[in-house]
Amino acid sequence: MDRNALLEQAKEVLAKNDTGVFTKPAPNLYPHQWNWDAGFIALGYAQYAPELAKRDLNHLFSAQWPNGMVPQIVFGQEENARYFPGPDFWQTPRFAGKPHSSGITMPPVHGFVLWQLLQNDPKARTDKAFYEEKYHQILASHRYLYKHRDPQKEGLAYVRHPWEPGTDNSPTWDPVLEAMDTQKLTIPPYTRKDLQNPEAAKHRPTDQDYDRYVYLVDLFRRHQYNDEAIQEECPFQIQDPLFNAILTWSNECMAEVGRWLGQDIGVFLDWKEATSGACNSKLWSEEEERYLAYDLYGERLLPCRTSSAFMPLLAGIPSFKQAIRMLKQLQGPGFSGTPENPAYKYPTYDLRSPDVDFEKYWRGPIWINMNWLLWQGLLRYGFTDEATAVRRDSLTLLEEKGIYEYFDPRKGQEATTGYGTDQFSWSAALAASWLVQDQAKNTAGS
Ligand code: 9WN
Repeated sequence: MDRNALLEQAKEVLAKNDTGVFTKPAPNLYPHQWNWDAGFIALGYAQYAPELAKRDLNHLFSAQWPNGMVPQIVFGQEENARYFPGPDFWQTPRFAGKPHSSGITMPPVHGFVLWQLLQNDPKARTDKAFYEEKYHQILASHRYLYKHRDPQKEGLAYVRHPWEPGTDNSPTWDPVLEAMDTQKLTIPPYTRKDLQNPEAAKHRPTDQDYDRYVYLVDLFRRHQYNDEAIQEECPFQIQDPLFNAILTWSNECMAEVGRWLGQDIGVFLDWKEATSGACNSKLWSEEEERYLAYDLYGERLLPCRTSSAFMPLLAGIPSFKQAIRMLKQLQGPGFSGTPENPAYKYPTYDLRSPDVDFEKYWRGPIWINMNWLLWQGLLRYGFTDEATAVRRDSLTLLEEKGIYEYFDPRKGQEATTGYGTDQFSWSAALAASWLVQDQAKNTAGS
């Protein structure tokens, strides 16, 4: 397949997942609107259909909570029966006139998405009202994180459920989840629906994982989503380098949007400095040469070798020296394989880990959004060859295996298709964002 055919296929996937009101992540497995998915999808649309990017962002923010939180899921009208947990399980307050949503959040990508959209939008000047509205909504969402998710006022936001960082069953969370003894916890009855999708079922998280996910949701609803009460009791409170790197980059990008709008951008610059500084002082590990997660509940660093550890590159958080040390790791056997065991860039978990699982979700496979984020980080430091390589591998996988949710990193031993669900929107959208830019460059060059 050539790259033009891939671009057409990517656009078809997005068109198929377009409900007319928002774009869902995939045809069956994920029937609602997801928070960070909406951001990555908008990055694709930004290149060829900015009006759809705006529509999707408007839909997501229409469910923003009065406290500023942007929910992880905005439930669609008709398909509640297909996904667990749905609105009946979450029992979140339904704010007047707003669609139903789940009661947690996701990585705050919308600040950098808005800035990228603005730079690509031929109608930006005449559509200032859209940018002004989003500016204030995103400002409120960051304020929520600094006010309610940073109890020690360190400049680091914590996540309180494995669904919040978006890397659900990452091995980084294992020690924290294992400390939650499912024999002793009261877990309300529930039925998973994700396993009904035969294609995805074998790569999904385990029932033990789900017991803990459900226990946490139950804890939140028992506390009626009161942040302070939840914080007193919640055993899962993690300062994640991926989440905080995204927050930092979004702060930086929102300062650009604010400058364009003529707003006072001081608060974004202050937040950027605070989070960037705290990542370096609290999460950087000199020994491991990467950023670690911090468990606020257990008061310990979580030494784990996932690709989230390198995300601070995105936001210019590491010094050039630190960045070089991380580049070496990304190029090394853990994340790029060896001549004997070649790999596509980048697995989500160090290939040499004894418990790496090449097929299971966030415990090894390659995800296109993570590659896109690392690509951005590498470009920022001028590591152009490495950035080109991760972009090339991502497009090769999409071309050869299909527009799947995640991919086996092993070259030569992997399955003929990707894993999880087919026709996955953010894989399509990020491919489109790369390929439309290529087309534009080729046209300019010819
Ligand atoms: C729970 C929608 C979402 C992504 C997440 C990915 C997966 C959901 C699930 O799908 O999570 O949020 O049911 O497994 O892990 O990153 O946003 O695509």
